[in-house]
Amino acid sequence: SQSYDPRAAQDRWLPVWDALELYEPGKRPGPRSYILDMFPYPSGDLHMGHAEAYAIGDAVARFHMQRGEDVLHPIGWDSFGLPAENAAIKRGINPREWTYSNIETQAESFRRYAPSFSWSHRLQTSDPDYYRWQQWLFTRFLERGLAYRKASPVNWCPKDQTVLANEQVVAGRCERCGTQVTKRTLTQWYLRITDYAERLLDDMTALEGTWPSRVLLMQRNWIGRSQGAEVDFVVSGGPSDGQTITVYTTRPDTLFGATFAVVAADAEAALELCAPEQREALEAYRAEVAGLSDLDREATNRPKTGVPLGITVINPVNGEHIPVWAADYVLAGYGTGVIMAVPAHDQRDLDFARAFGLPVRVVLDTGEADPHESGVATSGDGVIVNSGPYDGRSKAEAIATIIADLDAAGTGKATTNYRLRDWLISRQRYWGCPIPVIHCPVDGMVPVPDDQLPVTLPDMRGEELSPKGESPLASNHDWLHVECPKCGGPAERDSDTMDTFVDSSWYFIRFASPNYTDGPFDPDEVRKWLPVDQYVGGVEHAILHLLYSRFITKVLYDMGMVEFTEPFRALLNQGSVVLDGAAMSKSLGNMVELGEELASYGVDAIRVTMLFASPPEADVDWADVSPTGSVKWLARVWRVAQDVAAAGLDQGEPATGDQAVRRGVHAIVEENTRLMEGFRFNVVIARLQELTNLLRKAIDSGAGAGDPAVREGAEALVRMLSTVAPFTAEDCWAAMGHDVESGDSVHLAGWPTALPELLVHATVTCVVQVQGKVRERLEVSPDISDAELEALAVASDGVVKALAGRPVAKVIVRAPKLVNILPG
Ligand code: ANZ
Repeated sequence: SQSYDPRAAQDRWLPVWDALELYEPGKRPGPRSYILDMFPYPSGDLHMGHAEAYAIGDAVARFHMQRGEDVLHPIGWDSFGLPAENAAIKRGINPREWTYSNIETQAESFRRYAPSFSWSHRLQTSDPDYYRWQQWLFTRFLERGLAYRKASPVNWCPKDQTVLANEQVVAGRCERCGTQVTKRTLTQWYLRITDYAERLLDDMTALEGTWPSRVLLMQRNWIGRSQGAEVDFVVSGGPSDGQTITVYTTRPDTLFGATFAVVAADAEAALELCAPEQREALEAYRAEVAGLSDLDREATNRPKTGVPLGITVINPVNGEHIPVWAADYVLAGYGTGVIMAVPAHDQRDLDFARAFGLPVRVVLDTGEADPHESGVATSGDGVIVNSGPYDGRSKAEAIATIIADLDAAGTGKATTNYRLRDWLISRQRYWGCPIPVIHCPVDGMVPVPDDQLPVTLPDMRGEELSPKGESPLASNHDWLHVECPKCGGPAERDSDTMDTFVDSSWYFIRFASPNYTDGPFDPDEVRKWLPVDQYVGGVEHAILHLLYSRFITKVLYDMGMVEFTEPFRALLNQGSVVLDGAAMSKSLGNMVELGEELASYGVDAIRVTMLFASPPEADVDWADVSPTGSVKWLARVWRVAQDVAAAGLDQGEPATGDQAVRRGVHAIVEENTRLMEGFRFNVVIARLQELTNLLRKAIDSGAGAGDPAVREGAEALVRMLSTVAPFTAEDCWAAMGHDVESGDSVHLAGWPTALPELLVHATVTCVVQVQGKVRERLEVSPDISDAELEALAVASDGVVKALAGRPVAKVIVRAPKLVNILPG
């Protein structure tokens, strides 16, 4: 007899599905849903990580399709970025060549591996059609003051010769190449995401329950709302004598414990405040600090360094003069860049005080050891001491009263601070979206007019692209020199390109109408599809990509261009694929090649293996899985379908078949429906395997392959299987007499429905007696334990009433049906 051939199934069904346009929107009548997988970067062919992610995305999309929904499940490429540029330099080509050839390779692989994409909606962010509208959006941001340029110290990667956003510096190193990041002062473009900090934070409450809680937590921490006070100190001595400086503190309750103040060494304020005799020392120190990243500076275990400025400031609550220092552990870019130091209650301040012999004064008695002796700042709650009128109060009371008193005296006020910084979006590289601005000596910064968009990239290749510290575009004079759109005089284009995170922060909107030419997106299509119902992607995007996308969405909402404020209703993060517990990497030499796995086992078996290995959020260890086991199971399913088909297909209504088989089938359908809704694909597959066994047994030693209940079970199995193993399912479906070519595809057959009358009751009634008299009836699970049942019974209303306060002497439990309670 014939045997199961996964490759033949792949080859056979793809062209049929294409002809039927099975996965295009409009194919199913039900409510619309937008299922989105994070789009890939075209780094080469698909790898094992993609296989995991897109198996999940495909299964999610297919479940919605099987439920009859009208699904948009688009795919495209995040195709600007450094790897293409580096490859182009190495090979003497234009990055476009490398990029688009990889895209074609990936597209071909996607068609086989995850065939439920709506290909008619494909886009690439490096297409002028796409970035034209990004430039258009950028100029709108400029008009609204949401894009601006400023000179500031930025993270600089000496190897890639480009700036990096704070987010792209990981442990002081370039996220991409691992080089130690330095600081440079440069004029750069920013997007004003800080204007949206509060909304980005507050709107997360709507995502509670549909986004992973750890992602919400990471976003909250990144935004970093901190509530505190700004307090004014009057300067005494030095060039700024008599002026005020403002500190930011989250602990106004410790004002009486401030024994010195610290200014960020790199802040302008340090120079302005510094007494002339300290100037030289300060400048030497500033030169040392300049090379450090914020991350280094925030590290708590570094030895404390600093320079006294030779002046004092006056504490507004007690008139005390305290010395002012410049140090690197205070950051110029956070709060006001100046702090009041409270060594008794802040560890960094204590380390500094001990290094330079500055006083330590306890103002909150927490019962912990004296910090002066222990070297450990106290952090607990307690009672205020050494603080004049505030003594004896709790910390919270003191914070509230001191802020009120400062406010009344005009020396301070409550404020909120955010860790979030504006988004630095300019990059000095070629392969990105050009910033559509022209710099004119007469008119200044002039946005490129809409009718001159897109500003396209000139053709440059190889060595021309090698990093020079400024954008390669600046060296292309033909491209650079243009007429000013305002005065017609000679002017220059901005030569920077945008961070590729800009490209990916609105692609999900463009996907609704990727070929629209009258604007960034067609408002009708956007109204139809967005927001995204289910987003699927890696947790590595938990902060940046999601935060930026949420930000852009809110701006578009404020511009009246979209009607929603959050882009992704629900989010599913998948784990990664590892080998023997270690991440796969080329450098470790432990890569498993997806192509080889697919060649050995076929697409369906690899997908099933990925999904069966663990719940989607968990990592998959490829050392622990069995693609062979998956192939065997799929072959068993296929055999069931063959047997059912061979027994003849006109055997009557399932209701006339074996009812025990039917109940088994419907119980699994019911459970799998809930499991699919909760993305428990691994358990879904386990249940499908059970169902396969049940049918096999019925065929071999029970009702037989011709029983209508067996046939119904086989069809239900195949319809559910279609979400995880689409080719095998279609093959089985066709075998069971369906004319796929004419449109009777399993992928249009729908998800099976469990009939309630066939579902065995999952509870039993337990009778609860007190002294032999029935006092309560409880609905409990058939497998409840004696202990659980006893606890439920004793606490039940009927029993509590019957006992009327008497103690229980003895409980006799016969789970799950009977409990008898004897009072003492
Ligand atoms: C006095 C004090 C006493 C503080 C105490 C803390 C504990 P978050 O929660 O992160 O906002 N701070 C303020 N600006 C700073 C800067 N630019 N660089 C480094 N540190 C800065 O932390 C706010 C606290 O961090 C502020 O409250 C300030 O120290 C410090 F027992 O003021 B605190």
